[in-house]
Amino acid sequence: NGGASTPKRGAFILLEGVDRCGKTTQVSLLVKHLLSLSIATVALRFPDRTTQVGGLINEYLQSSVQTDDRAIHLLFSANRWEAAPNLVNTLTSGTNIICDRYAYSGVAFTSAKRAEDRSSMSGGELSLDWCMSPDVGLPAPDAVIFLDLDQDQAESRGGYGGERYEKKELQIRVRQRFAELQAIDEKQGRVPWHVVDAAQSIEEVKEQIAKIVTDTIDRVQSESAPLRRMWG
Ligand code: DGP
Ligand code: NA
Ligand code: NA
Repeated sequence: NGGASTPKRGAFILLEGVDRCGKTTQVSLLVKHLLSLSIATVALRFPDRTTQVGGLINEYLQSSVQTDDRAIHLLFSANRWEAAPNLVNTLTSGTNIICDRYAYSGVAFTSAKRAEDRSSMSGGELSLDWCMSPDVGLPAPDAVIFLDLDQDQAESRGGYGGERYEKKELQIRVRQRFAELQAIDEKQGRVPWHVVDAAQSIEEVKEQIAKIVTDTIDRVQSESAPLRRMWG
């Protein structure tokens, strides 16, 4: 054909983990690294606190006001859905995305809440199925990089901050929920997970992640892999 060739799509790479695992640092190191290799890349993070929905989420995280957990869960999901068209356009234009948290955090945090730290109409925990359903159909990542850190190590990094979820008992359950979500993806055989030991030095973690990321970008481009949908 006479027109310009369509660029290969970018890869969608997700970093997940408990609070204080070092994700945010690694996302920014990684984006710098890829840009230094002239690989078009942008960082995304969820929750995106800069939108109107994100402003509500920010207020919620910084307060101790009781709000129904289902309503909050749907706000976090809405914050991802409102970003989805732009996310797809970015990938389609050939730019890679390195994303700090996504639907897995959504499910892991809400499903880890217990009656004692919840305010809602029912006493029990919210099931994984219930928690997953609002995010079904979102663009799926091409790889999940899970920065694994146990809670003693997380605490030894100077303790948690003051936000609502930064409590040891909850974080222990969040880590367990992430493992369940990993098992679900591995059973489906669609979204590959790479678990990285986040207790290593920043430099060691960075090197391991950089390798996973360049391999993923190569795979997506050489296979012309279609963009998938979450949990489909
Ligand atoms: P961060 O800005 O990455 O520190 O995330 C803020 C906090 O919100 C952190 O404790 C993780 C939690 N979180 C992130 N995404 C979701 C979500 O979709 N649902 C819920 N319930 N919590 C989330
Ligand atoms: Na946090
Ligand atoms: Na973070």
